[in-house]
Amino acid sequence: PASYEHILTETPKPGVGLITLNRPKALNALSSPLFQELNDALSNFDQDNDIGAIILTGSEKAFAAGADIKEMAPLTFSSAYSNNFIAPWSHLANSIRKPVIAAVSGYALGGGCELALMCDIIYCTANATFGQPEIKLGVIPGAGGSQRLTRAIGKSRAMELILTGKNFSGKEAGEWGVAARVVDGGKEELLAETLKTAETIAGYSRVAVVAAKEVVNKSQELSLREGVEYERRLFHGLFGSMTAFAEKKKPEWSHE
Ligand code: CO8
Repeated sequence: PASYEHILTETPKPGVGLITLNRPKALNALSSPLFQELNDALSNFDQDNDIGAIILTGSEKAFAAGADIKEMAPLTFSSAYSNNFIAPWSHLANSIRKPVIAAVSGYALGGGCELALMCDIIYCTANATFGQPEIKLGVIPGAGGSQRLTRAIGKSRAMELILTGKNFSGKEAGEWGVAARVVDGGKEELLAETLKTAETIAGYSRVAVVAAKEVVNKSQELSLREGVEYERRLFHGLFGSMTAFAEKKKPEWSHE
């Protein structure tokens, strides 16, 4: 197993890969070295046939308090543009095919909120703190926040949050549909609930799970007609896997 400096990885249950952001002194501020490790760990779990679902979490106090402001402050337009700054962040959203569930406790601000929004499902604690405070720093969201938050909660609310830099709570995240579930208690209870869902997903056919994620994501990109056609193609592609139900047997997925 790889050894990392800014993240921890483990397999807490069969089929479930857990990645914990671990820069406690900086409230898990997202630096380039951290992202390199995160992308590596995500790829490893994604390619591991024994893993069916991935959880991404932080500490009790912070999922991630944003992009690393100390790394960004000295950047200029030309250095950021030439190095395509934060482009590697898209790896999670663009290339990881297995489901990733964000378990958010504490701060998920700026890039931290955007990172959570890149995940396929968000679970959070009621007093988690989400927000896009970039406007207060004289910049704007740069890792998809203006697009993904707007798709998640609609234009008027997203506009208000991004223009004022006001935070929103985990409770509101649940009410607005940003989070699929708001868990009572702290990080421990949150992780326990997230693990249950991850285990459920990891128990299903890997190919069906990957296809399901792919088609739901297509709904964000395609017209309804194109999306429905895309879904039907993949649906046809999965035929041949339903015999166990018809024969009243427990399915045994081969995960190859
Ligand atoms: N980047 C780097 N370091 C951070 C960050 C961050 N985003 N957030 C917190 N830290 C560090 C603090 O500097 C501090 O370090 P040190 O002890 O060395 O001074 C340590 O983490 C603990 O933080 P605090 O002492 O501030 O902890 P508090 O509990 O008092 O406050 C807060 C917690 C409210 C979360 C506070 O830390 C905060 O406001 N953080 C910044 C939140 C933020 O604005 N996030 C958005 C970042 S911007 C972004 O993601 C997109 C692009 C922005 C471009 C900016 C160009 C300049």
